[in-house]
This record gives sequence, structure tokens and C-alpha cells, in this order.
Amino acid sequence: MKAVHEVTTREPWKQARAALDVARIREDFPILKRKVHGKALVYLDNAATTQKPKVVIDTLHNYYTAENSNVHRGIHFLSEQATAAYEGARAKVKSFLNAAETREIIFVRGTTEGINLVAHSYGHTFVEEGDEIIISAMEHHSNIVPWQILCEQIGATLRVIPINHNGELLLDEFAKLLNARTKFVSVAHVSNALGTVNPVKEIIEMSHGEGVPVLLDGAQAVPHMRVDVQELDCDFYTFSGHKLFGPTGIGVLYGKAKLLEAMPPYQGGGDMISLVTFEKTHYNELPYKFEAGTPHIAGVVGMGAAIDYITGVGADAIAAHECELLDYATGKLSRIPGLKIIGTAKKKAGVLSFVIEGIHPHDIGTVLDREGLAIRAGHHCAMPVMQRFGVPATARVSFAFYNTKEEVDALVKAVHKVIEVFG
Ligand code: C6P
Repeated sequence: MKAVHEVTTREPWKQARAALDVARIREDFPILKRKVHGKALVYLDNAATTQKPKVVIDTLHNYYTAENSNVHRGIHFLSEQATAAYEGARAKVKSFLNAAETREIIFVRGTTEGINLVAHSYGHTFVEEGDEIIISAMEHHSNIVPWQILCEQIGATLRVIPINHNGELLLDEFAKLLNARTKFVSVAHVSNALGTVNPVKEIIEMSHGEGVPVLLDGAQAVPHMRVDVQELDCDFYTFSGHKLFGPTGIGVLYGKAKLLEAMPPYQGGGDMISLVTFEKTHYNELPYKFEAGTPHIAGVVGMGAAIDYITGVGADAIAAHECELLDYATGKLSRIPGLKIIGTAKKKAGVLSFVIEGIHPHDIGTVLDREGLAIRAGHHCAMPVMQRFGVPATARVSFAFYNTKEEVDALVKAVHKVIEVFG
């Protein structure tokens, strides 16, 4: 079948096609064997959270069974082991993103906290009344609300890059929005509601041309493609461990060292200090300046195991397999009468949102659930996207590399059932 998405024909991962032994990979994910409502589970809600391979589950178990201790504090054996595991995971994240230095990797609770940290710390230091911040019309609420709060607090203005009917950013409009008042640009690398892969390299180049730093929300990108922060030249990059086959409650904020150095701490507490007196506190060096309090050590270690795992599977093989799945599903679903795909960008990753004429997405989700299929129905925490396309909600299928064409066939069959029941 001819690739629907331009990305399949342009990228080197083409060569990685068929390199993935999905049947074997599925053996690594215990939950994929379970049944729901008496049916085989078909898990297609990976944009919400991904399932965990046994190696991640075992790493968490082993951490609490054999290594649990606090980090950076004790001089005893266990504390040294926990610290080594924690800092070892930081080194893994550094290689995963190809960051220049490990001190540029800050552990946070997730993408949401990563963006809030930058909006608060960078925003309150470098953005002033009358300045402007640019986001896009396809942002998750996590990349809207922190900037709105900042703008309200300091009297800055939020500007929004519009999107076309395919769900692609209008770069010409972005160029018009960029001006001397622009102090920050924050956009999704991949949209969670539409699946669009944004032209982030162009956005960064254009922004840097005006001396404006850029944050990329990588929550929906890192599970699907290779990310190189130095090649992108982004100033900040953030993602969540739980969407990357790791634990919940942990994520990463990458920031260029010179920017992080210039920013004040986001939270105060243990570990982020070097000296405290009642008169004055001296802050710790990077990355600890931004890691106040006892961190989610097990989460970090588990996320490190997840990174090892997917690195072993291979980013190119993952991208190639998922692109094939997306093409296959797009072809099959778009032939169903009354079904409309929301988000038809040329470059897409992982996500397929759709509506069916006369049927509420929640009803689609409910019937699919009874058939064993897990999808998400709703606004996907991207209400402005729903407003842009004039729909209250969509049904959203989202893939991971353990999904198969047989599962897409099951989806198509179940969608026909939905139409039978409600159509
Ligand atoms: N999107 C989805 O079903 P947290 O909750 O911090 O791990 O991630 C927030 C977030 C930020 N940006 C994007 C692009 C996202 O997709 C998400 C999370 C989930 O689409 C849950 S709403």
C-alpha cells in the first residue's frame, strides 16, 4: 500500500521496516495478555499512557526490594547504590536526547511540571509587562494554562499560531506573530489530539532569528521518534516517563545550561541548596537547583530502564512500524461511510482522531470498550482544537510499537458494530 504520510517516504527509518518482531515484543508486556469484558485487550490509548515492559516492572520491584534509600544524602552503602542508580538514569536520559551535558537534565513529575517550571522560573525572570508569548492552536492544556497564568500575573499577552483544516501550523502566520515583543515560544513537537508532527526545526530557526527561546512539549514525540535536542537546537524540551513505557509521576525537563544557570529555582527545599542561613541561601549547582525535596527515585530508575528498553528496540524501527500502522488504519477507517478523520496533516505520528456522523464519541468509546478495545473519547485536554474543528469531542486511537495490524482490523470491525448499534 502506498504510504499516506509523507514522512514514511522521506525518512531513513524506511530501511528499518519489518525489523520489528512485534509478536516477540508483545511477550515483554504482561498486561497485553489480559482480557477485558471477556475479550482480548486491544490497547489503543497509548497517548494517554503506555503499557510497561516487564523489565520496567522488575526494575521497580528490584529497586524497592534491594536498593531503596534516599539519594545524595547518606554515606551508607544503600544510599550510594540508590544515588548511582538515580544519576545513572540521568546519564541515560542525556544520551537519549543527545543533550550536551547531564546537568541539563532535570527530573520533574512530568511534561506538565516541566512546562510550569519554565513558565514560572524563566517567565517571571525574563518576561515583562507588554511582552508576548507565542503558543499554537493545537496545544495541550498543559502548554496553554501555565502561560496564561504567567501572562495574567505580569501583564503579558498570549499569541496563538493558527492551524489549517488539516491540523498543520501556519508558518506564515507564525512569522507575522514574531516581533520585538515576543519573549518566548512554546509548542508541541507532536499534537496529542491530531497527531501532527510540527515543523519544529523551522519554528526554532525562525524564533532564534529574533533572539527568542523555544520550548518543545515532547510528550507525544519521544515515544515515536528519535529526538536530538542539539540537532533541533531547542532551548527546552520536556516529556513524561509514563508515555515512554516508564512509571507515572516522573518526567524530564531538558534545558540549555546557560538558560538554566540564569533561572532562579522553581521550588525551595532540600537538595536544591548548597548553604542555608536565615539571612541568605546559596543554591546548589545544576541540575539540583531545580530538584527540591526527595525525588521520585524509583520513578527515575524505572524510566531509565524504559529508555534502555526502547533504545534496544530501536527508534527507527519503532517509527517505521508505527507509520505503517497509521497508514493502514487511516486507509481502513477513512473508507467507512460517515466517519471523518480529524487531523490529516502530511506528517503525523501515533494518533488517529475521528468522529462519526450522528454518534457521540463517548458512545463510540463505550461500544469499543465492550469489545475489549481501549481508546480515548473526549477533548483530550485540547479544548481549543475541538473548537477549531467545530466538534465537542473526538474518538482517539493512539498507537505504540506493540500494536498490530490485526488490532487495527479489530478496531475497524468494532467501529462497524458502533454504526450498527447507533447508526
Ligand atoms: N496527554 C493524552 O491523553 P502529563 O499529564 O504531564 O504526563 O502530560 C501532559 C501532556 C502535555 N502535552 C501533551 C502533548 C500531552 O499529550 C500531555 C498528556 C494525555 O493526550 C493525557 S491528557
